[in-house]
Amino acid sequence: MNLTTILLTKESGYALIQFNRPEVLNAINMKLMEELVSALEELDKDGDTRCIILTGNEKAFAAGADIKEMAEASAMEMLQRDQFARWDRIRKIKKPIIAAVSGFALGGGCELAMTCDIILASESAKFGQPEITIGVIPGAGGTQRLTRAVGKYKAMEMVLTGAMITAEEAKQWGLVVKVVPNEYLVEEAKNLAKVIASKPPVAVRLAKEAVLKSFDTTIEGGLEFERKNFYMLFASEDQKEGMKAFVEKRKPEWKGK
Ligand code: DAK
Repeated sequence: MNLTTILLTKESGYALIQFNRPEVLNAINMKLMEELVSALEELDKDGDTRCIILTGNEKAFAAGADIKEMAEASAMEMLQRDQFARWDRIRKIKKPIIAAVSGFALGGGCELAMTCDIILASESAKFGQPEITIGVIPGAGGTQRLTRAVGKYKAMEMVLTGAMITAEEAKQWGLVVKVVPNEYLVEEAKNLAKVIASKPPVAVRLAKEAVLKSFDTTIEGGLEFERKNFYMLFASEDQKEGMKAFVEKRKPEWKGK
């Protein structure tokens, strides 16, 4: 695939996707979304990749969906473009995705970060859902994921005012797991990706699934789901290897099955 809006680098165990529309602060147009989703789906199938990092540049992770591309669209055109289908495909990626955020993560950019599984931020990161200031509301999960991450009152303030929060605030509120100096952001994300890539892949997959399940089920249903995944791992060679290696006081060697 000839990529023009993203850059893709594969390293041992993980891959890094960098948004590449710096002239518009990585505004997410349809092309970028298509390239991103296709790359993620390829990486999800790729045996060597166990974790994926999404990042932007120092000025912007992504300043939202491309306003110029949708400004004149009618409701019917928006419906026919069916862009939500692409966002849904990201939700179905089985491998863990880390968002490494510097600069603006606004609107669809903030929503994209929240679609990832872990968010790391640099000191310059700013998160916001400014859609209200241009006459719409978050459309790619912002009202739901932000509320679950930071609670009703902070989410309501952000969504109703369009105000941005800093990296430090995002961390205090539980949206971001760690804030690092700008120049260390990607390195930090790579270190985290390497740790995740060193874990048994099937367990990683089922762990991600189980945590995500908590968003759309009752505690009873979630516990049931977790238990089934737990039992299932006893059918994996990696469970046998992991426990045997512990008993034998050696490092496990994962087979990914
Ligand atoms: N779209 C298009 N271009 C953008 C952009 C955006 N979201 N954000 C910035 N740019 C462009 C600017 O137009 C400018 O281009 P030129 O004028 O130089 O050609 C260039 O990037 C640099 O921006 P600024 O000159 O404005 O830079 P500043 O540092 O002064 O300001 C800023 C930075 C981030 C505060 C400002 O650019 C800004 O307010 N940007 C817009 C932020 C925003 O409102 N974001 C939310 C967009 S709505 C959907 C899924 C999701 C969504 C919608 C549908 N479906 C699945 C259907 C999401 C919607 C949104 O995200």
